[in-house]
Amino acid sequence: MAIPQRQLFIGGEWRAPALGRRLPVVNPATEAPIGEIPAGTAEDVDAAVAAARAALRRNRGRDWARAPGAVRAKYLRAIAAKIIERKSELARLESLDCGKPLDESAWDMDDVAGCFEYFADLAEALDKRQNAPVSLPLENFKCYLRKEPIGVVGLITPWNYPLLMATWKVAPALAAGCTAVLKPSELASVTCLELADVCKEVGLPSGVLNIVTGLGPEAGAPLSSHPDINKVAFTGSYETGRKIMAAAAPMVKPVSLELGGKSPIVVFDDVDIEKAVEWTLFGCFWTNGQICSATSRLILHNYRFLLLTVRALQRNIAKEFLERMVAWARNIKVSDPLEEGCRLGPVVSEGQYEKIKKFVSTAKSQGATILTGGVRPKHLEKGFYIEPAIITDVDTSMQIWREEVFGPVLCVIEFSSEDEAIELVNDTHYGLAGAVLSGDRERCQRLTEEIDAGIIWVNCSQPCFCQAPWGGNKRSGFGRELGEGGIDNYLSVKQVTEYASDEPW
Ligand code: TXE
Repeated sequence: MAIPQRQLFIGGEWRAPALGRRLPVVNPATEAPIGEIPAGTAEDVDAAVAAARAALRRNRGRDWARAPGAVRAKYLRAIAAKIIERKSELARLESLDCGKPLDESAWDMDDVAGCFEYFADLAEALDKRQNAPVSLPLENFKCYLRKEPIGVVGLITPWNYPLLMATWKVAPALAAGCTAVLKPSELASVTCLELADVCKEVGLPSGVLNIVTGLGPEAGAPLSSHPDINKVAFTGSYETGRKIMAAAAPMVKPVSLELGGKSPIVVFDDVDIEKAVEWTLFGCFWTNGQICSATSRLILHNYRFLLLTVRALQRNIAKEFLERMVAWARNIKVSDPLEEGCRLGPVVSEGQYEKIKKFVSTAKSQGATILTGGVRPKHLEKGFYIEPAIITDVDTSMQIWREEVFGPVLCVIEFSSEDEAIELVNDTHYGLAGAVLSGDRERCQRLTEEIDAGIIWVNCSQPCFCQAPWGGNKRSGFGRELGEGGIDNYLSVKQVTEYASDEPW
C-alpha cells in the first residue's frame, strides 16, 4: 500500500465504518490501486455528529465553544506546525491521490499551514471583539454584542485541492468555536485522513473535528440533511450544491456554497504579449485545469471585424498571441506528478478524463478548431493525462463556452470593442472570477466594475491569499470564505440589551 491505511475519525478515535466497506484509491498517474479509504454511511455520520455535539458544550470550561479564542488558536497553530513538519510526506500523498504536480502539492501544504495560522490570529482577535457596545437612542438601555459559534457544522469538500479546501472550512469553523464533521471527496480523501492523524498528534480535544470519508449520496447526503447540524458549508458542483440547499431548506439551515465557474480572461491589445500569454495559460492550466476559478474563456482583442482603414491604425495582437500560446502550451511538461519539472499531471479520475475528452470532441463536432491538445500525450500510455487544449472558432452557444470543463481546456472568442468584451464576459450563468489584462489602468477599472463576479484579477490570474475573501455570484454560489469575515461564517451574533436605569422597576 502506497498510502496509510486509515479508518474514519470519530470522537478522537479511528473507527471502522459501520458497514465495514472500503473504497479503492487509484493513482491517476498509473491507474493502479494504491490503497483504500473507509466508506462511511448514515450510521457513521450520526456517530460523528453526536461526537461533535458532545465536544461543543461539555462541562463548563472544558468545552470547545466556550474556550477562549486564544486557547483554540494554540491548537490551530500546533496543527499548522505539524503540517509543515510533515510537508513533504503530505505533498507526496496529495500528488499520488489527485495527480497534482508535486511542487504544487508542496505549495498547497504551505497554504494549508498559513490558513490555520491566519485563523488562529482571528480566533485570538475574536476575544477582543466580544461584547462590542451598540449605541442606542435611549439612555436607560445598554446593548452589546456577543459572537457565539453557530454550533456543529457539516463541511463537504471537493478533490481539486483536497486538504486546502478542507482547511478553508475547518480552520475558520474551529477558530470560531464550532465543532465539525468533514466529508472530503471520495476521489481524494487521503490527506484529509492524515489531517485526522495530525489532530490526534497535537491532542485536539476529542470530537472537535470528525472526518467521515465515503460517497456523496451515502455520506455527504446524510450529513447535509442531518437534523443536528447547524450549518453546512460546501464546495463542489452546481448540481450537488442545489441538492445540499434543498436538503437544508426544510430545517431552514444556513448553507454556504462555493460552486463551479466559467471565468473569463479579457486580453486587450496593449498588453506585453509574453507576460499576457503566461498569465493566460497559468490561469487556465494551473492544477491541471481543475480549479473552480480557472479563467477558461479567453476573450481576445482583435480588430479583424473593423474596416480596413481603421484596422491599419491598430496594434493587432491576436494572431501572434494565439501562435505564442500554442507554442508555449506544447512545451508544458506533462508527466507523472512526482517527476521533476512536471507542470501538468493527470486529471483526477477516469470519469473526469472521459468527461473532458467528450467536451473536446463535442466542440469539434460543433465546428470549433482544436489548435492544440485535448488528447492523450503520445509518450504516456497509462494514466488520465490530457494535453493542454486551446480551442478557437467557438461561438457563445457552444457547450465548451458555456459549461465548466474542469480540465486543461481553454476556449477563445475574439472581440473588437470594450462593450463587446463586457457582453461576452457576463454572458454566463456563473460569476466566480474574472481577469483583465491591459496596460490601461482606467480600462482595467471599468472592467473591474462591469464584471459580475466575486473575484477580479487585474493583470494576473489565480493568485489567492487567505487574507482576501473568496466566493462567487450567480450559479457560482453565495457566501465568502477566507478574509477577516471568514470566521463570521461560523459565528452567530447575539444582541444583549439591558435595562440600565437607576429608577426602581
Ligand atoms: O463534484 P460533486 P464531482 C465540478 C466540476 C466537476 C464536477 C463534478 O465541474 O467536473 O463538479 O465533480 C459530495 N449530498 N466541481 O462529482 O459531486 C462529494 O462526495 C452531499 C467544481 O466530484 O459536487 C464531494 O465530497 N454531498 C468544484 C463533494 O460533494 C454530496 C470542485 C463534491 O462533489 C452529494 C469539484 C450529495 N447528494 C468539482 N453528492 C469547485 N467548485 O471547485 C456528492 N457529494
